[in-house]
Amino acid sequence: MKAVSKWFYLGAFFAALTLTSCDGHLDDTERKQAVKDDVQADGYYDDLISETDDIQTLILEDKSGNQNGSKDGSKTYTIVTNPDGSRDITVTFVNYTNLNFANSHVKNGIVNIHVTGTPDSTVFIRVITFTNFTIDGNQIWGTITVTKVSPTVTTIQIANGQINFTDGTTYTRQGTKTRTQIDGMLTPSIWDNVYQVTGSFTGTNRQGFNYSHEVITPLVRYMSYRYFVSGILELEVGNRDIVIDFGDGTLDNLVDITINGTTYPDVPLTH
Ligand SMILES: [Ca+2]
Repeated sequence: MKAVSKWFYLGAFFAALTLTSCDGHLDDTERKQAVKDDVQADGYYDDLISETDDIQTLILEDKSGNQNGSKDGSKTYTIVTNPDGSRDITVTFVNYTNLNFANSHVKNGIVNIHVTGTPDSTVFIRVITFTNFTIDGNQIWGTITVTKVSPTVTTIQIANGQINFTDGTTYTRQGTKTRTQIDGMLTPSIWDNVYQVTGSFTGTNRQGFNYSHEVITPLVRYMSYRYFVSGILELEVGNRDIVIDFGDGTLDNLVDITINGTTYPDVPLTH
């Protein structure tokens, strides 16, 4: 019995040591950087999902046959309709900047979208993969499954997500978010839409630490704006909880970050 206790305490000791050393040499400046990196990675995936949302109006306009065409200059697409009715859409970006997004990212490469159903049908599923696709030179990997739950609710699942940044760092991501449309329903354009977002992701961040990302209060995103404007996100990096408050709805890139009881107001996000 005594031996068991000894090993138990020894195990507990090393477990505690491991937990403490997880982000032992991270200071709050580095933790704030971890927040910016998480928001940036989230923004990259949301940005490219917006591009594929943009394509859905094309699917509605042309429900049959094959179609080739171009839109907005350097974003071109090909739609192939399969015998089972599903569609394979190949979108090719060449130094493409979306004018609907102020100060938008530059995209290059190919986004493949396998589409089952149409936006107006009960079943509408898009499976998105990438071929040498980059945002601002940073390469995007993963399989994203976007599933319609109801006319206003969509789930977005990221599997094997990874961003290879130009500086050699990587960010990995897996998990699911739920997106609920709260405005812009009356127009076909997606660029006046407003969404509430919940969900959670895990992965390894650019500093090499494991993280978990969990929305505590729904985040609000205007499609035409780069940053969430309200909501609360909790980010756990190593053994430390970081709480990010996106604000009161004002369109800005400022967030309040609370780390271990200390709040840093109006921290500017990068993109
Ligand atoms: Ca709309």
